[in-house]
Amino acid sequence: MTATTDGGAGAVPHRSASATGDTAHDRPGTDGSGAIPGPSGPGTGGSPGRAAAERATARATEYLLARQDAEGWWKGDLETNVTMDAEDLMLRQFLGIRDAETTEAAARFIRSQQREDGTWATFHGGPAELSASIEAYVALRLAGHLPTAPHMAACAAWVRSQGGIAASRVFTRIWLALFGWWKWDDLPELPPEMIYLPKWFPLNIYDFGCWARQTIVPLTVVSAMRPVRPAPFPLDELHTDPAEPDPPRRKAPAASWDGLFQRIDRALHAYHRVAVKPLRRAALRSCARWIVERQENDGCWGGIQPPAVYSVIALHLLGYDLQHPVLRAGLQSLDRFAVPREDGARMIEACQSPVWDTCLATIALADAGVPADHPALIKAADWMLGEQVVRPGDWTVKRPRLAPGGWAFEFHNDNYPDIDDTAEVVLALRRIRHPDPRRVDDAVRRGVRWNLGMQSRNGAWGAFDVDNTSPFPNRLPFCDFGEVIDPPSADVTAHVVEMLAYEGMASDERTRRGVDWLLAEQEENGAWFGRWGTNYVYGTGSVVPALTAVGFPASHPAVRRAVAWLESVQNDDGGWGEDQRSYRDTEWIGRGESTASQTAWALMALLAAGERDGKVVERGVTWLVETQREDGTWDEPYFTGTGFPWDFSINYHLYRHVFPLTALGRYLNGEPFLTTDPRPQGA
Ligand code: R19
Repeated sequence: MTATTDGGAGAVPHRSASATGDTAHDRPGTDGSGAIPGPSGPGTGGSPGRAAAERATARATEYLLARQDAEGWWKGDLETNVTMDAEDLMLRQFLGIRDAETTEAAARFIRSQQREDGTWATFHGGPAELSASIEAYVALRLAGHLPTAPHMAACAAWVRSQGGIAASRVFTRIWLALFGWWKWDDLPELPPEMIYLPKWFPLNIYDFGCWARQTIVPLTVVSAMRPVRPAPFPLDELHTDPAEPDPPRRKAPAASWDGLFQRIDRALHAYHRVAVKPLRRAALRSCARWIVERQENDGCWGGIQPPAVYSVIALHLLGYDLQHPVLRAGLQSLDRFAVPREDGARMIEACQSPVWDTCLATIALADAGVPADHPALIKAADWMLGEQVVRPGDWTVKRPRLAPGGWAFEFHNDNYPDIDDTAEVVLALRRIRHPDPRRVDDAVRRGVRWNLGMQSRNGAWGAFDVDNTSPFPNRLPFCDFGEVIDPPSADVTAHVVEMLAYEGMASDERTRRGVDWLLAEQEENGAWFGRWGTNYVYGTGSVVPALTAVGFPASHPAVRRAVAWLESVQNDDGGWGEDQRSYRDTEWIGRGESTASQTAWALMALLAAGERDGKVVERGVTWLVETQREDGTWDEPYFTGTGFPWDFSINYHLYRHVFPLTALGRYLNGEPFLTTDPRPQGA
């Protein structure tokens, strides 16, 4: 039965119908204008896709319901790249706790990600990446792979052809310096005395985004102590010229910002040699206190792997032995970032996404028509309610009087709730008919108030902080990887605006300021940039539903331009895709192999824009229906999540499922309705 309904052969138009025209007769009434005549109602009126979309939705609903944890949450694997696994092994080597079993499992994963040419990429289908390839190579060497093995020799040759270790990022060279493969003196300097810079002074630690701040504070300790453990093997084959591992670098023009920061870095190197001992000792102690105060209940730091790794090293260098409760808990938390894979391999997650996945799954199930009082949704609500952060965190530096009430992305990250999760959790909670509505109302009120309090001065919202827009952190030679500030973005702002609309605040002055900012951010081509999802398809898929939620009519020029852009980048197969390369190369904007999540984002925008009965939506829905797997989910090898544009891409393993389910559900059932139904009153 499923085998035949599955393909939906007769029920859905042929995928290449538009390209070949050979099934055009299947679609009487479609004139290409986007309007399908016929009876009213979503997806009716001669649309052969409705029955197939219903079946797809039912199967996807079942799949998702079956994957809820008994505690009420959902969590998909958070796949990034092999630097996570390599650094985990190097940490163990550094601490002297690397065991054969962990090494073997990690090496198995790393090797499984190596490509034919011996290199590693940082996202599926991406180009070879130097720093990742170097770190992966070192990890395989730790696991006993010999430089003479063909897969190792190929990697080393490629690394040399790209400038060798000298051309790799600062983080990579820090790891190598820990084993004497690179000189500490040949790294940019960041002194622990930074911790003393007052909050108004440029480059104080609160000028950095929270993920960078948590990473940099322990790294200032490590780079001040300059530890070197014995190298377990030489690494000459990764230098272009082992006799000159650090060839002179190009000097920036003296009058440029880069020139200024290079001079500051030279001054800091000089300072390192003469640093006043008591001041330095006090600074190191202050850093240690800062780090220990920020350890989470489960032993990790900020819920993300990099700060945890460097915090463990820093505290260990400052005299905490491995049996100390702080370090024991820290090391145990690191083990929880490991995901066992089939074939005994072990993959390290950069971070875990249970709160984010749970609110998105809840919204998807509600969109799909699961009743608002379904036990699974009540359970999810109870779990989310228990996750609300009710204590102050680093955000109080900018907002000392604001009451807590946000949600974090991870299981344990009370110090850094984020605005994006808070908006989506509120939207999710409002889709559930909870037996204790007062409790939900209270939680929502505090969440909304917290998000309102976190609005930046330009009217928009960043992910974790207010007005985190200093131009200086990204200029530091130390910060050559990833984003290190947290300025407002269109995707987060859109989610907050959508939430405020559904809370009946569409015409509130603060909502309007967010909307004005969004309108000003729309690109020439009609799209919005995607900061935390890839890329313009994510930005646009976030903003359009927000604009229509605050009451913009589908005919509004901003909405029309967005629709026109989405239509212009639809793939011939009916889906949408946008490659990570779009962050580097404008040629790739809106372009890439179709993926389930990106197709869903485009559909969410088009559906919000009133395009439900148009041909473009129908072809997108058909793509989702036809690519759904037998078991109800979708494959998605491509990375559609963004940690840092270009530098750090994420494949959220639940994105392939929750967003298509939302899109299909909204196609069938219309835009979200709410159990509390506070009608937005126009823009
Ligand atoms: C939307 C919800 N979000 C707003 C939350 C997204 C969380 C993404 C997971 C982040 O995981 C990280 C964070 C930081 C790093 C780093 C890193 C890079 C540069 C510096 Br300086 C410090 C740390 C490396 O890997 C990371 C992973 C979806």
